[in-house]
Amino acid sequence: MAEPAKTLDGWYCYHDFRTIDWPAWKQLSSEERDSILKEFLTMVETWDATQAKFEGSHGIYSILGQKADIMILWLRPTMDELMELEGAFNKTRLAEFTKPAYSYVSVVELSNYLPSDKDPAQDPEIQARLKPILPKWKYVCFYPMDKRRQGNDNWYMLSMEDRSSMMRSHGMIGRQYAGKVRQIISGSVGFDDWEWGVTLYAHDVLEFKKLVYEMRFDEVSARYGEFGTFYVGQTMDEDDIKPFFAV
Ligand code: 76R
Repeated sequence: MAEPAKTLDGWYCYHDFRTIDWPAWKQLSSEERDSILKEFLTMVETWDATQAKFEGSHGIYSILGQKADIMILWLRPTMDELMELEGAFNKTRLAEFTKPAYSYVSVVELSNYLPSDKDPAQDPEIQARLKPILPKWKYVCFYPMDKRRQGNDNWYMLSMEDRSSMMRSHGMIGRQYAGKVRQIISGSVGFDDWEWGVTLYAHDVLEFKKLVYEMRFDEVSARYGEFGTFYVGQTMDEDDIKPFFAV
C-alpha cells in the first residue's frame, strides 16, 4: 500500500449556495423587505463578532450565472457550529426567499507533501493557513475536485515520493500567482461528494482562468485532476447586501 499523505486539518467549512426567489421577494412591501434584511444583518453582526475573536470566519458572495445567486461561506472550529449556523440561517425570514442550489462540506487541509521542519502547532503562519480569516478580495471562485483512480492513472497507487514530486511542481505554479490568487484547499473525503473543495480569491477575475488553465498542463492536474462544477462571483460587504436585494 502506498503511504497516505498526512494532513493538518483546520477549520470546518460550509459553502452554502442559494437561488433567490425574486418573484416572491418582489411581492413583499418595502417595509417587510427592510425588516427581513435587518433581521439578516443582525445575524451577520454575530458572525462578525465571532470573526473578531478569531473563532471563525465567513463571507457572503453574489454568484454570476444560473447555478446560484448567492454563496455564504462559513468557517468554524467544529462541524457542530456549522450545523447550528445552517439551522439558524434557515429559520430566518430571508431564507424563506431562497432555494437551495448547492452546498459543500469540508475542512481546511494542509498536507505534508512539501518538507517542513516547523512545528505546526507553534508556527503562526501554518496556524493562520489552517484557520484563515477569509480575504475581502473582490472575486471568489469555488469548485470541488478529485484525484483520479482509473486504470494506470491512479493517484492513490503512486508512491509518496512520486506524489510529492508532482505536488512540488504544482506548488511552483501556484507560487507564481502569489499576491494575485489566494487559495484555500479543504478536504472533504467522508464529508461530501468530491475529495477537495478549492476556494480561490483574486483582485482580477481573469487570474482564476489563467491559474486554472496553467495548472491543467501540470501533471497532477492534467493526468489526475477531475473537476466538479465551477462557481464564480463577487465578495459582498455588509453595505452591498441592501443594494443586492433592492427591487
Ligand atoms: O500548501 C502549500 O502551499 C504547499 C504546496 C501545495 C500543496 C500541497 C499547493 C500550492 N497546493 C497543495 C495541495 Mn494547490 N491548488 C489546487 C487547485 O484547478 C486545478 O488544477 C487544481 C485546483 C488550485 C487552483 C490550487 C492552487 N492543491 C493541493 C491539493 C491537495 C492534494 C493532495 O493532498 O493530494 C489540491 C486538491 C490542490 C488543488 N496550490 C498551491 C494552489 C496555489 C495557488 C498554490 C501556491 C500557494 C502558495 O505557495 O502561496
